[in-house]
Amino acid sequence: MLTAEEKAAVTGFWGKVDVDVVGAQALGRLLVVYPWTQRFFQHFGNLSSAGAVMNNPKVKAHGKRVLDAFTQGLKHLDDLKGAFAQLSGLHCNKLHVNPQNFRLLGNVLALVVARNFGGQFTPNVQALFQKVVAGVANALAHKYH
Ligand code: HNI
Repeated sequence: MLTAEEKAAVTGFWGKVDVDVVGAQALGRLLVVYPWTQRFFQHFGNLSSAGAVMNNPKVKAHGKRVLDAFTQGLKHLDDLKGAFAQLSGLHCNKLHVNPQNFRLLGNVLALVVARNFGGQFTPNVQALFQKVVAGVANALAHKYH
């Protein structure tokens, strides 16, 4: 999917990203901008307004968890399907998350990263990052049947 040089550019950039902050913001914004995604997180408590969502500690913690898994996946750019096979099965069989939502999260993630790390998120890295989030979304959708 990516050359060795491209992989180094993406992972080098990602190493500078504060995964806790970006994860919390990305999941929060997903829930605010695409409110139907809230149905998966009813048990997280107060999601009644944008402020409530963005400050909800469970949203923050889960955003970090999601991005930690994403970060792990970046170590396996040549085998994203293998790296995300188990999580794909879980999201399909147990969580029943529509895989379209992985693409939405990928888009929100790119926006949040651009906002927080604009200067370093150069057009070259942005283009590579788009490929990576698309690859991760594909891998997560792979076990759906
Ligand atoms: Ni997702 C749980 C990773 C996108 C809904 N998700 C997880 C867990 C990981 C994870 C890791 C914890 C698994 C476990 O319990 O062992 N999720 C990821 C990744 C992405 C992603 C890497 C995309 C990059 N998940 C999404 C999306 C939605 C989603 C887009 C819905 C809109 N995930 C869930 C739900 C849970 C979950 C719901 C269970 C949460 C809970 O704690 O009840």
